[in-house]
Amino acid sequence: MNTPLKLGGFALGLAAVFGAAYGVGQVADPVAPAAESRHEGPATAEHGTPDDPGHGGTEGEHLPGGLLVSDRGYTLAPVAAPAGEFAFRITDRDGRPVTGYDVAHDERMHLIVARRDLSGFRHVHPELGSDGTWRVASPLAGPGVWRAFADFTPTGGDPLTLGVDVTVPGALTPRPLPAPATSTTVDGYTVTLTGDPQPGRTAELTLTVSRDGAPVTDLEPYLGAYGHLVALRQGDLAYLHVHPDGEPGDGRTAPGPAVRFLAEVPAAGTYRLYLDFKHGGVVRTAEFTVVAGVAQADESPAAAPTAPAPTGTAEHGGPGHGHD
Ligand SMILES: [Cu+2]
Repeated sequence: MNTPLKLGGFALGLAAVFGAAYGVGQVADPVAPAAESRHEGPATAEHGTPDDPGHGGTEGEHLPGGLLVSDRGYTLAPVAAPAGEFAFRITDRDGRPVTGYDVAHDERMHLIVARRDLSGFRHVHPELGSDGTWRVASPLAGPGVWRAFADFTPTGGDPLTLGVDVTVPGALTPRPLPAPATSTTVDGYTVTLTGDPQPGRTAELTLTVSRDGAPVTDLEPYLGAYGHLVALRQGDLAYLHVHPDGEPGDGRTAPGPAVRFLAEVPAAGTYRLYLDFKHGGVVRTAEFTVVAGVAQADESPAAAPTAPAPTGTAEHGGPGHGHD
């Protein structure tokens, strides 16, 4: 509990992450020292514990995925496309389109989009042209500012998720984020969520699918698993690592009703989870709002997401500020 993310309580923590992420994002070369400094602001120097929460991920980077449009030499570049189509390239350090990709989760490219209010989630798989341009029927369903994530593994490189904002003109009616819940329905399916994500740890999340009150025990493989889970953080749309725990044919993973994942949550905050699952030949998405980390007892009693008092937050966020 030594980082500035946690000292000021929940709402301030999100604000700090938001600011830091965009600060880094605007620097063309997010080298490690710059990212490191994010963890070592003046508020934490006195603690002297270089606690490094939220890492241990397979990519070994300092930021969650999807916050950068350019990282490790690769850049996500949307390109002009005909109406109804979305097109982009991944370019390398020399500005050349990347054409070599490894298959991960059954595909060479996963394109995920969500509007910045976390509505409108779509997960699609574009086609790669010989010139290095990826094209797909546009998943941007309506006006607003969208975040588009390209989740891919360049041949010879590590998995990478880049993100870019894309604006669709028109009148926007923002949707409030649905309240946290452990059960949701989609197309007659009920999906329940168990698990308690905590900052800096890997949490097991289990999603259980039923239909008309009966467990669904014949889920179909989708992207190499019985479900595909994406988590986006409210405030900056950080894209979190979520790995399926088990896969079809491994001798221990049943085709439902429960689908298990391992998720890393980098900081306290509110997250939207999107579970893609396939049944009866159709892929559906079940969505959940999850609040992570507010149950940590030691120094953030003012965990309600109210506006933080804009003063004195460099000290320990005692029970005083902004809280009655
Ligand atoms: Cu995909």
